[in-house]
Amino acid sequence: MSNTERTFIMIKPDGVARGLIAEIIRRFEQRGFKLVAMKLMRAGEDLLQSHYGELADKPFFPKLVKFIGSGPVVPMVWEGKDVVKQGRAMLGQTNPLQSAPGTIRGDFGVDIGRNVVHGSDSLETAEREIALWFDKSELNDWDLPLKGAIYE
Ligand code: IDP
Ligand code: MG
Repeated sequence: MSNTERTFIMIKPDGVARGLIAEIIRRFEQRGFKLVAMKLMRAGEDLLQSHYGELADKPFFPKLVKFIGSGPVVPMVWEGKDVVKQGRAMLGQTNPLQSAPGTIRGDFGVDIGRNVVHGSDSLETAEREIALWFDKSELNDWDLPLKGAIYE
C-alpha cells in the first residue's frame, strides 16, 4: 500500500447542478488526500462509452451515457494511502438508498441514476480511467506540505 496510490473521482452533472462541487472536494481534502488533477468539462459520447464500456450490455447504458454527457462534470485525480478503496467508501453504495449516512451518496442522493459522483472500483480501473480523462501533463506532481501530520 503506497502513499502515492491514485484514484479517479468525478462529480457527475447532477452533483455539479446541485452545487456540490465544493462539498465533495472538501471531503477528500479534509480526509488528507492530495488533489493531483481537476477540470470542469462536458464529456463527449466516445469518451463516456469508453469510460463505462464494461456496462455496455446493461439496459440502462444509453440513458447513463446520455445523462453524464448532459452537462459539465468535474473529473479529478486524488492521491494517498489506499485512496481507491477509501474513495469508494466515502462515496457509498451505487444505490444511494443503500448508502450509509455520512457517505456522499448517502447524504446527497436518492436515485441510482442520480448518485452524484463516480469513483474507480479498483487500482486497475483507476489507472485506466485516469489515462482516459487526463493527459499526463495535466497530472500535478507536488508535495503535500502537511504530509507529516497525515502520515506517520
Ligand atoms: P458505481 O458507480 O458504484 O461503480 P456501476 O455499477 O459501475 O456503479 O454503474 C455505473 C453507474 O451506472 C452508477 O453509478 C449509476 O449511476 C448507473 N447505474 C448502475 N446501475 C444502475 C441501474 O440499475 N439503473 C440505473 N442506473 C444504474
Ligand atoms: Mg463503477
